[in-house]
Amino acid sequence: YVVCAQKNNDQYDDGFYMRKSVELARKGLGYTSPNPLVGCVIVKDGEVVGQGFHPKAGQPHAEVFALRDAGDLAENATAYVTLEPCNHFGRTPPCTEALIKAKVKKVVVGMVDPNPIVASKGVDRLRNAGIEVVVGVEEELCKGLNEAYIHHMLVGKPLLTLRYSLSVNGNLLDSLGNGVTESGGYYSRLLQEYDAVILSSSLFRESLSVDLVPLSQEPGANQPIRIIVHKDSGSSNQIPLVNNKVNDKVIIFTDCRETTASEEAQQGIETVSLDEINLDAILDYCNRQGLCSVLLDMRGNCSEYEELVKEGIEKKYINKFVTEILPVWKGCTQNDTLLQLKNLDQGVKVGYLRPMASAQSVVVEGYLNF
Ligand code: AOF
Ligand code: ZN
Repeated sequence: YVVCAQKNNDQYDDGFYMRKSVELARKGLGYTSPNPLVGCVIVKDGEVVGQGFHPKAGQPHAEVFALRDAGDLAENATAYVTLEPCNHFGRTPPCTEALIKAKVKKVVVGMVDPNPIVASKGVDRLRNAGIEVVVGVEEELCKGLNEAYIHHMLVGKPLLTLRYSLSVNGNLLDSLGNGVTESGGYYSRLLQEYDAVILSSSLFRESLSVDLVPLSQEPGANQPIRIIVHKDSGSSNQIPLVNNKVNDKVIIFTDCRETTASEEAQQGIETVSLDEINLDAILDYCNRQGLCSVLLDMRGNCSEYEELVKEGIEKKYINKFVTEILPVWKGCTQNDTLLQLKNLDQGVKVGYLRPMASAQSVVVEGYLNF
């Protein structure tokens, strides 16, 4: 019995320390792209002796920080890492070698790295060096940390999330309506996670002073690149002059033949001319820029995006939402809803869904990932 109890205890501990590693990983939120969020704790005799997380692409990996923190205590200890340790020389040397050199006894891994350069080779290397390796502890939680990273690695395109508001009747709303504000700051937080956000030009203008100020006031907090689309309307062939007060990067996609590039350069605004504007072309461009995630915000006057969405994202997803998801949502409390939505096989994922706080009529805000 004692042996059994000990085992159960170990089992519990593995989950416990992995969740701690996940918490640590989140400290890098918004800063690591195109690299993943990774956290690591080193545990010896039931005590955490080292902690680390990956702070930014180009900087050392989570394991390295945790090992430095643990020093000599890493010997014979167990390392918990949310992502399989790497076995390659990238911008930084392989973490497998660091773990081996530090003589850890055991490594507990949240998930295998979908990066084809790593993809289980890290685990193999550790095992070949005589280290016990356990894989898949709190796997879903670890995967949840890096949705965009995983998607980008597996699909080879940025993760695209469509963000929209619907009335309960299922009408796509152009705006949030009078006096409707967001609660919870979910969107603001989301903005920090995404590499880029496609905005309607009205929202874009508004965002210069309001929307894109991150909740976190930490210096250097991630601001997504703002993307706006300017379609040649025939009447005015001129790209609107954008007053980029906040000095963040902006990309304007346009099909205008003539562009007014002169002042834009100084303002961090990049103008990309496309023969034909469609979502695929925009995503291709983002991909070539190394962006892993793009949020398409349908709020504001989104008339210029309706076509984009119709072309690039099949309209049926919106219909599916109205006919299948919304009725489920209406009958539930919020927490129920998320659970039930997960069980619906939509071919799409609803990342978040909730009524807007002060809306007189209920507005549903949804996120679809593609
Ligand atoms: C990270 N942080 O903590 C771990 C990563 O160019 P590099 O050297 O930073 O390598 C990036 C790759 O390393 C990344 O795509 C992933 O496969 C692997 N593991 N990456 O950024 C970490 N453990
Ligand atoms: Zn590494």
